[in-house]
Amino acid sequence: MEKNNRKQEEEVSSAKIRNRTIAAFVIFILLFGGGAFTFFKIKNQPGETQQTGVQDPLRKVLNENENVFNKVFSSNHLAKTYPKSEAVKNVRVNGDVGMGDDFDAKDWKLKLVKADGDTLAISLEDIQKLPKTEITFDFKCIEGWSQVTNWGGVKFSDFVKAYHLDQQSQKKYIGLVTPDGEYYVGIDMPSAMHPQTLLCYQMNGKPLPMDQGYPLRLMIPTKYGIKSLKRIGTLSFSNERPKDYWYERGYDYYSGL
Ligand SMILES: Nc1nc2c(c(=O)[nH]1)N[C@H]1C(S)=C(S)[C@@H](COP(=O)(O)O)O[C@H]1N2
Ligand SMILES: [Mo]
Repeated sequence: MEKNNRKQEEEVSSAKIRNRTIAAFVIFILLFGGGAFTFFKIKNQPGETQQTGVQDPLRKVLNENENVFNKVFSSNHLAKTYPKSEAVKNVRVNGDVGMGDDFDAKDWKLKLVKADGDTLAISLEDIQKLPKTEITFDFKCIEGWSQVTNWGGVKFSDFVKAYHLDQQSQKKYIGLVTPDGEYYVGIDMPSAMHPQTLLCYQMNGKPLPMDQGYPLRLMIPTKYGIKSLKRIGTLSFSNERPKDYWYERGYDYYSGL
């Protein structure tokens, strides 16, 4: 009796195993097919209108992430700062788009576009007369390296005050472009007005080296290095997102830390 039972059990279980194997195989095929279908569906979606090389469904996810991050990390949070003595002396140079040799530093002036047809040209000397702020922080590049570095300049918010840009600062974005137009970034206004965001003309207490953005660069510690545009030519304000070099190449527009 007992023996019979066991035999039956064994038969049942081997039939069960066979059925389960078939079921598992069918499920595998369905899941694999579904995955492949989704992959090719996304791959064949047109890129978004702005040609960032990111397919629309993926861009939707990125934009959603942005919204979440913008809410969680309000632009009031401060980047960690370090004692000046911890700043490295050999500061890495990275990125040379818009940094061509044909730049005439002597004739440089910051082009401040206050409105259409209302542009102010501001000299480095004038910018250096404004209240100076220094910051030592861990500068982070999206390529995966970081360096504690020291920078000096005027807070963007102090610059706004000094040049009475109250109206302009009601806009949603600032746009920065190199003199040759080759490199450009857009910064949301809350991040531009953040107390650690500098129009920067010094590194380690000395004028910026040429390849680090002389005479004036942006330094925005709450974002990845791609946003800290070197060699500012033009500064403007807008409610539409200004074009952004790395956004066009698929990176997050805000690139916040
Ligand atoms: N004009 C200009 N600014 C730029 C870049 C660039 O290619 N051109 N590269 C960005 C990137 S990716 C980084 S990490 C930092 C590097 O600044 P550094 O050369 O002072 O280290 O500059 C940013 N600003
Ligand atoms: Mo970078």
